[in-house]
Amino acid sequence: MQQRVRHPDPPSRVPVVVVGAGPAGLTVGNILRAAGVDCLVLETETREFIERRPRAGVIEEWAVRGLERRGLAGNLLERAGRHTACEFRFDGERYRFRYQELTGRHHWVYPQPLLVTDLVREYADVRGGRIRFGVRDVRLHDLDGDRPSVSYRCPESGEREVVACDFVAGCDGARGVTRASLAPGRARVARHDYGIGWLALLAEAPPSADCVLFGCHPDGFAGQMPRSPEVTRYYLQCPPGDDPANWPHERVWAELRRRLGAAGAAPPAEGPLIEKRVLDMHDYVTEPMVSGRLFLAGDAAHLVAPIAAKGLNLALHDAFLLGDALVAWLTGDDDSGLAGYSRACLRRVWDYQEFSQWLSELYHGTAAGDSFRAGTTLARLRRLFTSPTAAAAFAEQYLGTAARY
Ligand code: RFL
Repeated sequence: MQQRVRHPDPPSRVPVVVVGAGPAGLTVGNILRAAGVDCLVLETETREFIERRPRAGVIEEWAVRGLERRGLAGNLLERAGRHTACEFRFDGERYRFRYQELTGRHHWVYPQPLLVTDLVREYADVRGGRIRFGVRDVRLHDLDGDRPSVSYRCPESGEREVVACDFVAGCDGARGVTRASLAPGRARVARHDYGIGWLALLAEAPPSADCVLFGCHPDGFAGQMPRSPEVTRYYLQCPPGDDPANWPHERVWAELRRRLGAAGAAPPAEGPLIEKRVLDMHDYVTEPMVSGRLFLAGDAAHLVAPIAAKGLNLALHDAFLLGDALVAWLTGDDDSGLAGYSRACLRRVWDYQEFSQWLSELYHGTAAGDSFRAGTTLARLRRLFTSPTAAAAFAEQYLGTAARY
């Protein structure tokens, strides 16, 4: 394919083109650079934008250890909060679930923009990785041959650039283009819609408790996720497709106080709402996550509603497997990692999807307007605090610590 030079340093060929500079794409890029494999990361947004985009915060211990092993967790280990318990609130009472006491394991809380900032700096500034921000109209070509390519419109010149490669890593999230490039008929996309919306809020206010709170209330679910001493994420169950304008400041704080209210609990500390958007809770899984020379990773391959705070963790899991498998193929001619990639990712993906469905009933069942479902949901909630076996099973799934998936 004809290549046209329009950018100061556009490569004509690299072993791997990574589409998307989120946690998945940047982790793949970092693993490749650490092994001396050249690659190009293409991102539609600016660096400033991706370093500020608020999203996840809860990261599982195994994922942090995976980052640490690859030299990517320095700042995180210094600055992230360590969470050892969560608290359920139902029937007007507080029930603290001390998972570290039960399992010896914990969660890390580190806002996703900080993680992305660390990963971009390490990739581009420390490991010398190539990255193009602000690219437009990314297209994939010839994925079924052994010389695929990726083209995009250059943000400076408006001209189309073409980069030949051996592999494409599709890490462009839920709204990207790579999933649509899967050969028709070869991949299946399984979908699930919860029929529930969450108003996702970021408040400039300290958290009212030192841990994650889950309010399972007849008026709807409410959640509190501490992000930092100054910023707290809140969620409020709402109708899917609801307009955030229906949720003025006073209504938000009144609902949070009601749904998170419990005997002896401090009310949420009020503050300006710096993010307010409605998320419709839905999931999808693409199977297999591979088509020819295209390997999908993270939200590009599977979306898990933020109910169980698993999406970033799955994105990192995929990225570790894909980065290592690409290095093994490109430096050692070992194709076993790539051959088993999709299967290895999907086992954890489906396990987390199942947990998310289970948890959804726990969060939303009391507000379903069905007294039978409310009764079974309360029984499920109480069981976590009366049965050590049920508590152990919950802790394993909540922390992602199963010995095998
Ligand atoms: P990302 O982070 O969406 O990154 C994809 C990148 O690709 C770019 N892009 C393109 N680039 C090139 N060409 C194109 N055509 C492109 N189209 C898009 C995008 O600009 C972007 O930079 O996907 P990735 O890397 O797979 O990471 C997935 C995670 O971001 C996501 O799963 C989590 O944020 C989900 N999630 C949570 N996960 C957790 O594990 N723990 C949590 O506590 C948690 N909280 C959350 C969440 C997601 C949320 N939202 C907004 C849905 C809380 C919320 C509110």
